Amino acid sequence: MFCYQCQETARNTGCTVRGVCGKVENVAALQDLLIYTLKGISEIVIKDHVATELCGSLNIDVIESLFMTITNANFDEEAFESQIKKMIVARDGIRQSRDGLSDAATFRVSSRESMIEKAQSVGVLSTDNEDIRSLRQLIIYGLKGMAAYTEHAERIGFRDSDIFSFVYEALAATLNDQLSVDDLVALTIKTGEYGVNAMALLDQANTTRFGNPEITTVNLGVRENPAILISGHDLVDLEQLLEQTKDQGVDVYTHSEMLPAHYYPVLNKYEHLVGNYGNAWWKQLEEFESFHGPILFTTNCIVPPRNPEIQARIFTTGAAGFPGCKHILSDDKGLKDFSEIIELAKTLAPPEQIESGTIVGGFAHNQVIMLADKIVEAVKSGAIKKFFVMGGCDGRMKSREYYTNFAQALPPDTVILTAGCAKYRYNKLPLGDIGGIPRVLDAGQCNDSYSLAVIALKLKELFEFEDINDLPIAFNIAWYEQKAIIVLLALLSLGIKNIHLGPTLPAFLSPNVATVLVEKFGIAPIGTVEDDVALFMGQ
Ligand code: SF4
Ligand code: SF3
Repeated sequence: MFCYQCQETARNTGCTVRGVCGKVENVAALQDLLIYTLKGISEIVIKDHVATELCGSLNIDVIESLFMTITNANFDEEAFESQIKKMIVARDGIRQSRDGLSDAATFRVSSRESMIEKAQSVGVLSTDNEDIRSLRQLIIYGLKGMAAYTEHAERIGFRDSDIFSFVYEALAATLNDQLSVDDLVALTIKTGEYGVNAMALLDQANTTRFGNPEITTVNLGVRENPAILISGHDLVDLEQLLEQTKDQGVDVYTHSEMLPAHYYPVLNKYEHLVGNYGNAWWKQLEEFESFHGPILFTTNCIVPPRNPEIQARIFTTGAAGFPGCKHILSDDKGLKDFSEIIELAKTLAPPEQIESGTIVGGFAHNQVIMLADKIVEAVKSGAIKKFFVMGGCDGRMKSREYYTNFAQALPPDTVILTAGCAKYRYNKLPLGDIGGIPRVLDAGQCNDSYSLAVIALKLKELFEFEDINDLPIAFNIAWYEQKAIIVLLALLSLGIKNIHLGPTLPAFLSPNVATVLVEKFGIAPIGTVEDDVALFMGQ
């Protein structure tokens, strides 16, 4: 196997024996073949001029396939085998002839063994030129993140067929040997532009369905009732779970990236949505142990459970999957039956308290813009010197302590804008407030990085700056998986420069591609806390 799509890749070069995330060789192979099949489908759509509108459910199936291959979303060989079969049938259904098409659009496989064998020649390393390989993968990883956000919007009934068309265009381009490095750099930025569209679409979907996020205090402690823990990013799953647990004597707690669900008035109104339990995804094994109740994964990030008792309490749905864990499917109306989880919860002990107190969040664009006068005043008076966008992901590497230390080392006249699970590195620190404005403003999930961009654009307008880079805002982003890649590409496409990225630069950036990103966009790796604070404050 060869996989280098996430920040925790082995030796920061690539996982070759087994993923650091727990992904085994066969799953890696099946993921490679699934992506290859999607490239073949895209080639047919582009070459045969198949209108995206005519692709019907294929559009969504392509999006779901991409989503399934995101880091630590799905570890289930069977799920990938059946998805590949489904996509090959779909591919052959839209193909008019085999003339002029590549192997990706025409290959045949029958058994899982033949899929795994075929995958050996179609993975990341099948592109010899390291710069072309690097850019092709950068685009594919961006598309995976975009797919996740597009799928969430789709579940709420929001769709933009231009996004589907772009996904086909970009995937087909990764098969095209005629494209130069410059062509692929341009396509990378275009991927970021569509990333902005996908996040805007999801923002519109979420706020239309669940209301605009509001400043909300979230409990960290527990109650006496048995309970279900819900993780991942899918708010529709949470809403259905809350409806089905109503008056059942079962509480619901959020974990990791589900925390921002509390900020939406339509979700927060459920009295049995009690609080947030624990921290970012990578702490789940110990936190699931003390939680005692069932856990529902709606998306990534799953850490393979080692304890069979915990594994028996884990359920997956949507793009998530783990062998041996029950997977909940939706019916043709998009409804999911969570009764098995609820009944299991009733037989189990209530959660053990591991923390107490509260945290405050809900600073998405609408809420922050409502505070705009106060913020502008604080900047003008000098009470706020600088904003730091510190969104992105958390992860288990010790080097991520940098983000806690960085947040602590920032001068007291600075404000952190965050989104994504990166926040867990500093959202429980006593950083105080500036005239009533908390020093950590949490906009929401990683997709709500869109909110941070909207806020930056609003500030640019209010302060009448020509260039977004003239604002007193610095970007120090942490990344782990591919949603952070689309967030990064989205920020680049908006013209944001000098983003610091850590804790390491992606292994999939070849030296030449990294140089292009440094020269064109001023991207830089993190340094020491002291140097970076001095650098950013002096900027
Ligand atoms: Fe390795 Fe990350 Fe790929 Fe998992 S997703 S196999 S940890 S590079
Ligand atoms: Fe987190 Fe997995 Fe990236 Fe959504 S849940 S930000 S890592």
